[in-house]
Amino acid sequence: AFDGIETGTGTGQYNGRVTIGTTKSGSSYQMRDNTRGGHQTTDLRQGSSGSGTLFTNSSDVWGNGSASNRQTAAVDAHYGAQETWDFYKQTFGRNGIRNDGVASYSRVHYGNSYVNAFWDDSCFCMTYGDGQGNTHPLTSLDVAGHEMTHGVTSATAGLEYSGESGGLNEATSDIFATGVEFFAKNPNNPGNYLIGEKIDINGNGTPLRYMDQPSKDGASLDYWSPDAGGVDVHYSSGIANHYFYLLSEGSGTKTINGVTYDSPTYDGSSVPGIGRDKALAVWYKALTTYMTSTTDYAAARQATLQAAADLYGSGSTEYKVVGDTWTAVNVA
Ligand code: ASN
Ligand code: ZN
Repeated sequence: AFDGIETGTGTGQYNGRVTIGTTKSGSSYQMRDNTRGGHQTTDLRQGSSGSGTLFTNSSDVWGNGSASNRQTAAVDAHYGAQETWDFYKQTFGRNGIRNDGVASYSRVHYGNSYVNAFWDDSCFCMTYGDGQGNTHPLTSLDVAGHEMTHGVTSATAGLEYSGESGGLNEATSDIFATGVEFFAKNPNNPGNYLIGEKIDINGNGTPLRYMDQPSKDGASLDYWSPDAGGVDVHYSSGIANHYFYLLSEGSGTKTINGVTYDSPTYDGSSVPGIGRDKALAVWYKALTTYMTSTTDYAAARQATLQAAADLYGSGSTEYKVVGDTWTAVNVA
């Protein structure tokens, strides 16, 4: 164990009051989590380069829920990294983004009114802007899980970030972001199949993406077509996001944690779903065992079928439903 390991209390803007892993150094506290690979959260102070300044505090109580307090976004980012770490560890036995026990780090307050967040392999770090008017930092739990998962994809299948493999890369981030959100069981942020519902990215309270019916965002694809490789990867991801929703919950209408979903299929037939835990297990096994940098949608179908065969047997209901669900999004 490390000396100075502490559990602090923080109040984020999206996650409410949470406990976070911190470190005591002399008489002050640092936003550094030595129980999870040494993950640190730093302040870029509106800059756009460098590793930032580690958040420190005279007490182990951080942020106040308001964006005007610089620590608030840091609490949400630090908590997001913590829950993402714990999700991968407890669900798949994965020890960090590269499975080597080493944490990435998180930088908050990037730029001015910057409405995005991004993963960067070269710094092995995540970066979050403060959103429109610096009032809605991009530090929600699903965005954190999404960005860190780009690191996992890069360390495993290495799905190339263009064409159909790019859509699969993006969907992998949305799929495990959703896994993280349900895993965390945070009462201020119940799990759902929406992405970015907390950050008001559209200015009218609507989410960034919908996994039950991706086209609800006005641009994402619900079904595979020969054009899929030619659209932005954040839109071709819709096909696999839709597959994941259908495989988890089945087609039709369903209300979960107060959100009502309506998930159609390509030919109007229904698919039953196998539950989210199994759908996540199939995707993780496929990503880490069978997908490569050039996997396209047809190959993703085969990769998940192989994964389902490994996990449940080729004669299993799960195996059959995986195939039927890809058919339901027009991936043959
Ligand atoms: N936030 C975006 C994403 O992770 C950044 C990007 O376009 N790569 O997809
Ligand atoms: Zn992404």
